[in-house]
Amino acid sequence: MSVIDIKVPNIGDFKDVEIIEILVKIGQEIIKGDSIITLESDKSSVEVPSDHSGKISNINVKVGDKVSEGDLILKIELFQKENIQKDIKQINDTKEIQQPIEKPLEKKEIKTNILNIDKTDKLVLASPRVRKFARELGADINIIPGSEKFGRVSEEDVKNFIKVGLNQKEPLNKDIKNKNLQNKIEYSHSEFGEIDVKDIPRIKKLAAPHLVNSFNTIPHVTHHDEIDITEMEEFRNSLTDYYTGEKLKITPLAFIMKALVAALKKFPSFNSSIEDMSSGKITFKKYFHIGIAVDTPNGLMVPKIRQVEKKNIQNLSSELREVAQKCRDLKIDKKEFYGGSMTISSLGGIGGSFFTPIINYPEVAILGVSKSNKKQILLGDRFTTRTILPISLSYDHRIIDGAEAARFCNEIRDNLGKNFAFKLAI
Ligand code: CAO
Repeated sequence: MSVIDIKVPNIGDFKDVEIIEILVKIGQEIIKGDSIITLESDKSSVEVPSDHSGKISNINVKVGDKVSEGDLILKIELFQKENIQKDIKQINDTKEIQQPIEKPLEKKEIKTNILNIDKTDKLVLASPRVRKFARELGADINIIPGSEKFGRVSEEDVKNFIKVGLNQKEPLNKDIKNKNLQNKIEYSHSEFGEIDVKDIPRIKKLAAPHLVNSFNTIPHVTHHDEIDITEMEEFRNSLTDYYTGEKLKITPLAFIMKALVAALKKFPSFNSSIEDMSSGKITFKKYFHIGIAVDTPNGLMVPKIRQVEKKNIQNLSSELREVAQKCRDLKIDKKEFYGGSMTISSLGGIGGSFFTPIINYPEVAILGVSKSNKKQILLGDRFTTRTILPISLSYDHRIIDGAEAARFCNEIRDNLGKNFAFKLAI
């Protein structure tokens, strides 16, 4: 049996280019013309075909290697001359059996199989353009069902796969979280001046896939509103310690938590979660645990303040301070980050007016709070100075409609308004 080398052929401008995919494996039988690796340069990608038929005995390259014309790719045991036609026929027959899909798959079929498909043992047929397209979207071409002849994957198949995957509760494949974060840039920052490269804090690395998943899978809409909190602020600033007479350190956030919980009681869909849209099920929570986004030197953390409905303003305020400190000291238990109703992200102590917070999945809404300011407001026919609080409510449009979101904000406004500020304090 003779073994020969398969080398990188002359492929025009492709010199010192990166191997981005190995399309075959040791022991696999291939025929002349089958693609064996994919190369990608700055401008385009190309599949390199084998110029012989036989069984692969060794692969001498790996993904990431850079190759040029004449470099060894793999070794192949040639078929015996007398058997060559028979062997090629056998391989073709096997491919026909392995790839029976000759007409386009219906969407339904793709959906049920999407997480179980294992095409990794087979040669995946797809053009370099389609492979590149899939890669850019973070989809693994090896698990995308191909609808064309011999299971070849088309651009449409990739799009369907992504669309269906968006409705699944799990990522399209195990690596998608990481792939989504792999944004390649085509130059080095150091080409333009002095730079300093540091490690990304661990908390930010942990939070990143969670944020990407939420942003990519939930159709976010953000509703902005302004709330007149003049009376609430007067009341808050009047609160003093019963024994010492000293002013109590209570921030507007404790009132906002109470106002939010009162609104959640009236609008249960904001206190819900959907895990899998295709199951048609929604979970309504009967508890009121509010997540608070805490800014720490290590990154953002979102601990929960449990049973807000049972606590008064003063207790909530001191619990908030303690929990925020625990986060900053990295002394908080991981369990405290789970099981929330809705999250509040308050930039009120920092500044700005309005922003678009990202929903803390699996919750369905998040309330962004900005810094209150004194404004001249026309009340009746007179301008009056009032304290105005900007809020931004991001919600999952699959579950919550715009009108409901506007009503929910009206409810929060009423709860923080002059009629309710005192009630909430109890
Ligand atoms: N308008 C005006 N002033 C406000 C306010 C508001 N909406 N909210 C708070 N303040 C004031 C407070 O009353 C306090 O004033 P004093 O110093 O005079 O007492 C000051 O701002 C600082 O408040 P604080 O930020 O320390 O406390 P808090 O209860 O408002 O917030 C916490 C606590 C943990 C939420 C906050 O410290 C924090 O980390 N915020 C950042 C959250 C964040 O990063 N969100 C973005 C997430 S999206 O990337």
